[in-house]
Amino acid sequence: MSLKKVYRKTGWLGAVVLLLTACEGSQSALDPAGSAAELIARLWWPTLFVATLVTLLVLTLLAVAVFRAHKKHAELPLSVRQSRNLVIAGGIILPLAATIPFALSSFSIGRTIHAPLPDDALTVEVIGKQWWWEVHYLDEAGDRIATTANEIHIPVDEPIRFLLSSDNVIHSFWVPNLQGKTDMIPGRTNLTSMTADEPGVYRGQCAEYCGTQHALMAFLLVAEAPEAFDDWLAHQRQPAREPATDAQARGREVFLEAECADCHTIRGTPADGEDGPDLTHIASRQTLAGATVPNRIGHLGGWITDPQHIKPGNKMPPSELSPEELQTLLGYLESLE
Ligand code: HEC
Ligand SMILES: [Cu+2]
Repeated sequence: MSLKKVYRKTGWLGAVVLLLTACEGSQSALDPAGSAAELIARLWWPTLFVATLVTLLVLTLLAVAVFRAHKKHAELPLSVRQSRNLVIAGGIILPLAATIPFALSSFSIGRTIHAPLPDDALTVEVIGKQWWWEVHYLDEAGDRIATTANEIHIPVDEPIRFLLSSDNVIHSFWVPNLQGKTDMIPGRTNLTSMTADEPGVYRGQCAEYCGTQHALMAFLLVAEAPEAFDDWLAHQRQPAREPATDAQARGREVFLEAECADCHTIRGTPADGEDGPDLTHIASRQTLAGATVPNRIGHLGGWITDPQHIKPGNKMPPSELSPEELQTLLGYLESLE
């Protein structure tokens, strides 16, 4: 239910309760599932508390001042000396006392959550695109061993290194439940790391306005048991499955003959385009187009026919396939687990 509806039905109290419960969920910095996010949340709550107290104090003083002004005091209520002491206490000592502890703990938490990782930590390279995420897994020599898009798998309880960059505009990589934001800046590689303490599917979101479809530039981060992750990665390294039926083989022909292959790669076929997501194992992903719609055959068909309807302004053109071509193409793509 939307906030507006809740407000209409229950008034302010219901709306406030809803906002508080919004702290939970798969895209909330206040529902940490990893050590870095835990520290960030631990700093956030006292900051909110102290900031609320200071706001209330200031508003109360303001109310007192406004109220007293009506009383038409002929003489000044305080001596010059008293006023000066008040300015020193309220204008210098109080703000410093309220902010210095936060500055220090923010600095120290920043160092902890960005501490260097061991050299052999699993490394994932993520490149921000308009408006999706290109993902490569690197081996210890730094060579790319597997490529995917919009869905990142990691093993739990293991610190993972992320190399972040962009070849277009500035994006920001953010998985609120696990770690703070890190910008992806053209021409440089930024580093971040995260450890998931609990298995789960967390939603990541671009956190730096990057054009029309910035809001639909999301991804899923799947944290799973190490064995499940190893199986997943071994599978992603494989080339695409060969068509198992004649219909699938025809679907592959459609893909290669339509313009799809100019922009998309399917490893193991001649399709080696680089402007769109790698589709080698597209059927293994949970969502399409930057976590915009679930990866079901209906959405896939809708996406291929008219991607501009689902995500207006994105860089994939509509296609003009006959219904028969579309059906076989869908059958083939669905087989690419
Ligand atoms: C001009 C380049 C271009 C062409 C041609 C093109 N695509 Fe795309 N495709 C893209 C881009 C870019 C995206 C990512 C859009 C986004 O999420 O913002 C995409 C996304 C997709 C996705 C979702 C992938 C994912 O990881 O979520 C599928 C599936 C797809 N395209 C299939 C096709 C098929 C099938 C064809 C041929 C009929 C085709 N594309 C033609 C550029 C292209
Ligand atoms: Cu972005």
